[in-house]
Amino acid sequence: MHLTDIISDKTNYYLALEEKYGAHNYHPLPVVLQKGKGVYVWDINEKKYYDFLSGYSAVNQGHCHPRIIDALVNQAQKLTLTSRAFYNNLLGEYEAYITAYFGYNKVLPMNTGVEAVETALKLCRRWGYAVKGIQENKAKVIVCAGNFHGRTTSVISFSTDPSSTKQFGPFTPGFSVIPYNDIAALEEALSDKNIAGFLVEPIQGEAGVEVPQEAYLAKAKALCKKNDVLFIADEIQTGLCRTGKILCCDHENVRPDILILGKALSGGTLPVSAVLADDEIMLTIRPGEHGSTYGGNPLASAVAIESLKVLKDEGMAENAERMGALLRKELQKIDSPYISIIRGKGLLNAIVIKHNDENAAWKLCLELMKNGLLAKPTHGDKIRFAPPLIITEEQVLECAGIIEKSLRVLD
Ligand code: IF1
Repeated sequence: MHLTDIISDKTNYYLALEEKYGAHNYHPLPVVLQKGKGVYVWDINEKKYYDFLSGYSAVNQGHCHPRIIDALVNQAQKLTLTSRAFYNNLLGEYEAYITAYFGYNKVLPMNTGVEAVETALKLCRRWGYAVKGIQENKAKVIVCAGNFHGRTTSVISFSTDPSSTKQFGPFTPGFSVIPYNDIAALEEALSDKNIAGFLVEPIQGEAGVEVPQEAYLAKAKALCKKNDVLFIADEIQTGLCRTGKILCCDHENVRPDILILGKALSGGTLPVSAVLADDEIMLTIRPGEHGSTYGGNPLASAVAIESLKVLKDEGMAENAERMGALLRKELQKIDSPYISIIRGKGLLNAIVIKHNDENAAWKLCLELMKNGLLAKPTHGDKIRFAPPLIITEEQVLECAGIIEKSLRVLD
């Protein structure tokens, strides 16, 4: 199959613009989208697709959810940004709402996910010095191999992925890397008295939806508590109903000491992230010691409240649980020689492609695109299947049919 038979001239026009005028920091699928609604997106030729990436789990509520868009538009016509130099009539309401929603004393509002991760690390270090009594500049945070927490220089400093780190040094010190899903390694690392925190994804998304063993999070939290170390959960991708519970940690009834949220906190409208913690941790940062121009702006506050309400009102966690189980069952039924592993929780799933052609996953994604479903490979041979959480049983069955039909391109 030649790309030309699936790329129209109009599409080429947009691809050429980005090629010429945009940084080449991504390699997108050759599709140009112009509209989104619910589980669907449309390209510039009005071809309709199922979105099986959901903006990397930022569009859990579905594209352009009417209640979230209304909240956005209404607030946008009143007041969008005050800066934190002044109060406004939205931030306090949002702070009260989100802290009650997740059961924490306080929230520190930021914008992108990685800013929230950076904020959590600063909070953890500050708590390590001010409360745990670690010697100044000696605090360390344990992280896991295969992690993805964002792309700022400090955060890639503890990445184990060369495509995140190569020629971006020198790196920020103060991190120790252990294998993911390895309790013994964590116990060993925690013997270092300078450890202030353990930062972990409840499921490693970018690594290809690595789901840890049963009770991994509960055992890790218990070990952190025993060693006076903060358990920091990065739920930016796994949170907000994606894995079938409000938080992925809820599957094990684990309460992080620091909870990091992002992506679907705004239902895919604008960058909104948040760090939640109790007073002992949160109040170690004093006025003027951290912040951001847009953090906690009234527009983000209005959108975040509605995005959180919609998740509960429309039972999205329960639907993600049911539709995820159905999707994995339907993928198992296909019984394709090209699918070596099917894994996931709720509607955060991935398949691992087994084929002697190293571009097989990419070719499959091009065929899926031709057949009306958008997904993209991660780390070569894995394809993430993560549709919006409002997907119906009928739509899951139709998508399983599209996947089965598209796999034949690998024959
Ligand atoms: C890209 C995927 C990657 C995240 C977790 C923090 C962040 C992310 C668990 C940072 C962001 C995005 C970034 C985007 C692709 C996507 C991603 F896993 F979701 F697929 F890269 F790993 N913690 N994940 O997943 O949040 O600053 O981006 O708002 O950078 O290519 P951000």
